[in-house]
Amino acid sequence: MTDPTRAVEDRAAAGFTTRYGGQAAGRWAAPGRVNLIGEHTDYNEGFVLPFALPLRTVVAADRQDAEQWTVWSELSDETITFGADDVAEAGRVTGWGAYVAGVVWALREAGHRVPGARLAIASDVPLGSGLSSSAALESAVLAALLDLGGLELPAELQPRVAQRAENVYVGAPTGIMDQSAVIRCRAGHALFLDCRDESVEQIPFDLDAAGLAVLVIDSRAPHRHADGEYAARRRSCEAGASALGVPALRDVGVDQLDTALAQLDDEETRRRVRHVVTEDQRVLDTVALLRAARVRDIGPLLTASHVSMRDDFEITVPEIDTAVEAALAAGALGARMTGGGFGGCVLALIEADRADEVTAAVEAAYAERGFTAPGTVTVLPSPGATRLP
Ligand code: GAF
Repeated sequence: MTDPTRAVEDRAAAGFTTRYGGQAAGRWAAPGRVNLIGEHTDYNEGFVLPFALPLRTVVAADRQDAEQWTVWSELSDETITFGADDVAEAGRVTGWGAYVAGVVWALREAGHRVPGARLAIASDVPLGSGLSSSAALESAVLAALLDLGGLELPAELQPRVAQRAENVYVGAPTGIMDQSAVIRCRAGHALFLDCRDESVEQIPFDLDAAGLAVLVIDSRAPHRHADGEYAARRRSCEAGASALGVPALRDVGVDQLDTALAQLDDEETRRRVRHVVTEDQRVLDTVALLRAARVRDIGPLLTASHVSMRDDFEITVPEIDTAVEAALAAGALGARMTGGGFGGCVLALIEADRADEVTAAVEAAYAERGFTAPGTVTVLPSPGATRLP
């Protein structure tokens, strides 16, 4: 096993040397992400505003002549090998290796000649916490293979390749937000992404200057059939758009919401549509406030987003709601679940000197309800995927 006290890039490099001998040709890093606001809007062709985390996945790798990929991961301390046959068709490699094989498959599908490679993977992005550990893995592998093969793929086209790996090879029907965040985010900024045309604007998100911090609270809630529920929400949104005669819910503005809701027979679809339409507007409002450097004022929008996810989209769980309520009661300016839902993390916008107080309040609320203790960390908007020196 690797030494968890060592930096993630050193663990990846040491893992490479131990498994394969010699030095890796390079190391490539890709971060996890949190979404500041804009949940379940990406596959509705709407708006999202994620930022990259300082927690990263690192791949140390070199090129091989044979069309074969050998991959070691510190997480399972396991080495797998797959060849051209395994990437001829989606789904042949399963488990964590599917995210790696999926990237090779998607690059080949896009017409690239992907070099064989040996890869060693280490990661600080926790699995199953809704911080996009899978997009971080896909994007770090993608960056490594592009460089090793001298392949040309502009940054704005890379998220689609990584997303295809996940949608088609792995089989998870996710939107474009996570891979876009992991690849296109910049330090000190949140990424305002229009998920219809994939245009982006880097929005300054200077927490230090405002005397603020973002506290990420890992709810440690047990996995609750998130995959099936995610797909069900997606189907509801598509049904809503189709009933309203629009290509996607992005095409319904908040000023048209009442009229749109009156056209829908089904109460559940009405709630799902209301979440998406109001959430798109909250992203636009948040962006406007950040452009005006009014960081503190975004708090109520974050909290309103949470209420919408809890009551209309129905994707929160008791641990998550408890963390949000306790953070707000302890003085957070705003708090919301971030990510796909049914567990995962909460983010709270707090005064920079209140992290200990808010953490203690969330821990106390958890203890009172008998929940497994949460994890907490303050984070700053960090760089996207990159080759390390
Ligand atoms: C998950 C998905 F991967 C994203 O595409 C997005 O839909 C998110 O849930 C919800 O906003 O992270």
